[in-house]
Amino acid sequence: MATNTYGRVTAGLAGLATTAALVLTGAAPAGAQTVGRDDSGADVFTWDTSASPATVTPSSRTTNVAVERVVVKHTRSAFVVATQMSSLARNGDYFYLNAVLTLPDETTYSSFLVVEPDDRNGRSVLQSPAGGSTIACRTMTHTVDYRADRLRLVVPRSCFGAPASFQVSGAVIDYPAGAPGGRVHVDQLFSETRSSVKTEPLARG
Ligand SMILES: [Ca+2]
Ligand SMILES: [Ca+2]
Repeated sequence: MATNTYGRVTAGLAGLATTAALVLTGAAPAGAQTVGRDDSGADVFTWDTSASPATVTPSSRTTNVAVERVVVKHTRSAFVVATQMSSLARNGDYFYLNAVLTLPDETTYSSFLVVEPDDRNGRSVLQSPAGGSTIACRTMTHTVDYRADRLRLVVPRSCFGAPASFQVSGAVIDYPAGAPGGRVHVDQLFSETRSSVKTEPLARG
């Protein structure tokens, strides 16, 4: 699937989110910040872009899409997002984890861990703020752990301008093998607000 296709899905999802960020409070500035959020509710939905207008309906699908828990880390060297999934399967699905990083000046970077039918271990992609073109970020890494049902994406801060703080939103999106075109299953990260989390600035030192 072309890079632009998942970029469009992400852009569409942005319209489903509220604009209010869940701002973390009480976390003293430190050299690293870790934020964990439960996401175990039955909150997967089907987003059908073949309908006009597109429809959103509850979905019972869990494989390769249902997020149970999200952990975001912000360290001096990298942004890390890790998800505990309900179940991951080496099947023919196309699925991806997408984390959107919004900087204080509203610049956005979109990071992806993309798993394709012929590449079950996946690849990581970082897209630029404008136009969705891919940014070279050779030190970006990822893990698809089928045994532990976990996804992990590590984006070096140097690849997105090393901001003091930023806001994170995102989703896991699954295109089941053989499903009709335009129908995707989605679990948004931080769904208690259908929104995002905001990091605290890191302490100097
Ligand atoms: Ca969930
Ligand atoms: Ca969710």
